[in-house]
Amino acid sequence: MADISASFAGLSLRKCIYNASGARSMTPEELAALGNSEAGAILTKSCTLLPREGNPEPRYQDLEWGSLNSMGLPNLGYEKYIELSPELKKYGKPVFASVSGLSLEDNMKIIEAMNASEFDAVELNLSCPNIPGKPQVGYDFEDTEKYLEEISAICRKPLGLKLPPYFDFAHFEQMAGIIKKFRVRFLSCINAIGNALVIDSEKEIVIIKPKGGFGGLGGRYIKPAALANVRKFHELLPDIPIIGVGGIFTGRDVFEFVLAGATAVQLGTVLMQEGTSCFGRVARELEEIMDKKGYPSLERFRGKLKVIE
Ligand code: HRO
Repeated sequence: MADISASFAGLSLRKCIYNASGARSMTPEELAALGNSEAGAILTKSCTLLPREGNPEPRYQDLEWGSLNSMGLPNLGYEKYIELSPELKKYGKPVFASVSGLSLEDNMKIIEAMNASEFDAVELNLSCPNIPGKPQVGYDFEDTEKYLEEISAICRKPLGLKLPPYFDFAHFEQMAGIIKKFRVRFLSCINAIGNALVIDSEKEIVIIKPKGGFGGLGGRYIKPAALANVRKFHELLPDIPIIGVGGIFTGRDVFEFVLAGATAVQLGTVLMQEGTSCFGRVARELEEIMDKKGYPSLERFRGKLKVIE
């Protein structure tokens, strides 16, 4: 049987497949279910300084090809996740905290506290698209650099970044140039495509309430954008492990992300739709493809996507 383990940021995952932040990862019960599942790691919902209810409902809709959400960062507050961290470690897999403070100051306070927690690493979310009046930090290169200067100076856990999708080579290059200046241990690419609009033409109405119906698009719609972001950052930053996320539903999808350069992958929309059984199913599908192709491990084909000469 093919080996689908992965290691990055000094951590070893028995399986390279785990949850995307936000998908069934907010409550102690949801996090325990991830612990008991075949997920290779546990990643929390992005946390803020204070607990948040999030945006008014309806704020999440499943669609034929994915999902649209404007959750607005509902979470239990960073202190609760830190309190839960020793219990989460008992599942014997790496435990990641997603941090999405509403300001640099908030992030500094949270990261400072995370240093003394049982979390193995931090995924700093620079790309929440759903807070009214708060632009995504990852689209402001000056702000991103300032955040990384301050946060990387105090963060004693391995620090990774959750990036928004980029769509222009100039932006990939600018972001990669900034990331190179700091000790960033992994990149999770991509967050939802922000501020998408889905319309119910029958009822002539939007499908979610916050922000006039604008929300983060996930699932199959965004897989080509996610693959492009994984590929481009892998080319520009070959020494930084890239975690692929966006539209992964099957083992074949994981295979494609690894070919593009991903070290591991996260499941979001499929986890919302199918529940935690998706981890075992996708893992077995991936193993089957690798066995058929004769690849004993992910290293054998990682990044080896061919181009047409
Ligand atoms: O909570 C959300 O609305 C949310 C966050 Cl923080 C994020 O990073 N990405 C997303 O699609 N939704």
